[in-house]
Amino acid sequence: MPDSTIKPQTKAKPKVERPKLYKVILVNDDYTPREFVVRVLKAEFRMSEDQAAKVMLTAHQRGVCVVAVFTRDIAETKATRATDAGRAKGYPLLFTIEPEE
Ligand code: NFA
Repeated sequence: MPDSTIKPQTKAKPKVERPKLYKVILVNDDYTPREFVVRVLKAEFRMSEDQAAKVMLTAHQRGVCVVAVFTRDIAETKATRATDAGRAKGYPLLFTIEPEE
């Protein structure tokens, strides 16, 4: 009969940590047309016309606006793709990422 009073030496630690999240931030500039910013937000972040227009306007008025929150890889990829879409048209449009508190 096995001795069921013997305890394991180490306790299994359930490891289900949440990944750190990153904000994608839209930065205002004086040159990128509003319509173009809205188009990029819709295409890259799957926003509706309404959502995209609100985010664009907030960045326009306040300087920056949080677009969305993702894991690091996805935030980086989306920020890069959206910034590149502006660059391809000669616009200084910029998306950056920032870790969530
Ligand atoms: N400020 C830009 C304009 O007046 C629009 C814009 C908004 C650009 C948000 C970048 C980010 N055409």
